[in-house]
Amino acid sequence: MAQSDAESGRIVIAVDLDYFFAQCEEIRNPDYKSKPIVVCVFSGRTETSGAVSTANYLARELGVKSGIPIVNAKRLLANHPEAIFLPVDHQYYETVSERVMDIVKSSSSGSPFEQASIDEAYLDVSESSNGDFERAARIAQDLKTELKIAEGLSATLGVGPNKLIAKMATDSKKPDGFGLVGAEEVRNFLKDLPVRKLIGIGPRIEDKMASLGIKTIGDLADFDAAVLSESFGRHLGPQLKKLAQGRDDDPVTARPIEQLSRIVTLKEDANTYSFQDQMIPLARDISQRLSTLGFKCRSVGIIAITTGLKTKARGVTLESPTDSYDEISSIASGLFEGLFRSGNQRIRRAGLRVSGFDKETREVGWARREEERQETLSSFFSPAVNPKGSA
Ligand code: DCP
Ligand code: CA
Ligand code: CA
Repeated sequence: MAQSDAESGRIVIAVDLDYFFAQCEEIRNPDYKSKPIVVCVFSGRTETSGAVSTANYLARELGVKSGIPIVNAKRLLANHPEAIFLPVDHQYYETVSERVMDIVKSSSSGSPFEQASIDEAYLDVSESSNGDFERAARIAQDLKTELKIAEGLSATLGVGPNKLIAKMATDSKKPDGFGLVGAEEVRNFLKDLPVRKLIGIGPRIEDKMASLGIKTIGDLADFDAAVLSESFGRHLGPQLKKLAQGRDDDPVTARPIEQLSRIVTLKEDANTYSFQDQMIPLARDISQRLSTLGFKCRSVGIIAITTGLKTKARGVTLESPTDSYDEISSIASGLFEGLFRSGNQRIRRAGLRVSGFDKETREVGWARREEERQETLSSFFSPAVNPKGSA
């Protein structure tokens, strides 16, 4: 049997940036702060087809939320001509996120750090707080202040005996808040919350819970284990009960960075390498990021997304690793020229990617974001030349 959280004495801080994409838009354009802002994923089929990515709190108060169709958001804001609809600019949010994560990571010297998403991270401060929740609270409050001063961003932070409780403490205090749930307070904190507030419970599980008469997290925590296993399966049943009791032994684990990439939408679709000027900032950014991380890469690649939304990728593996802007740009130029020579392509988006970081530097380890990026750029990169030692 695993130790209880009170016995293990762990203390975890969760950080989640408020209305992240929309807040990024506000810091880039402070005039937006007084207006409803809706960040949209336009699908491109018609002018308003697509879904809302996120919205600032002014827009949320009027009913706009993540995932609703853009047309619905327009309807909700019909009487608000000052409302602003913007397309997602993932590249920009990524660079803000990277700076934020650097701050979070260095806020508690040497504490285990894990980036959980573009705007979310955990710190295990068990040691640096000496097992004292008050000290952990001060570390968290200082971090919150630092994010405000350094980046102008508001975040909500939570402190708890594990990741689950720290995250739920955060959720309960959004936006611009701070929540602390001590090991002894977990039961009281959870017991009257509706089950859907438990991380991991979606609408389907919620419905099934309702049919069993389970309404609150407390109901679930006390529910007959055998019936739960029967209804949800041998694995999920006990897991749900354990979460409802506020128990979570998932460690805060650093993840190594496997690759860095940058991509942009071209000013005009291209069938030759006519967009070199648009690749310059990408190469600069990657080179700078490599040197900040103390990384050198062995593989340099390009990504091209055609007007038909096909992803093409090419890459080379280098004899000696580099972080040099000149080298990365000239390799990228060669790869793009080769791509256009190899056939008739019409490119809408183009990007650069580097990988194959030196082993010892790679272990610095911290980011899930690279994986997420990879998802969005799925099925990309096939080292074309000498794949020796490539990632
Ligand atoms: N996101 C998205 N589509 C969703 C949910 C989120 O595109 N259905 C994007 C936009 C968000 C970002 O991910 O800004 C982070 O997601 P969060 O769930 O943390 O939501 P926000 O940061 O926008 O708001 P909150 O203040 O509630 O954390
Ligand atoms: Ca958020
Ligand atoms: Ca989040």
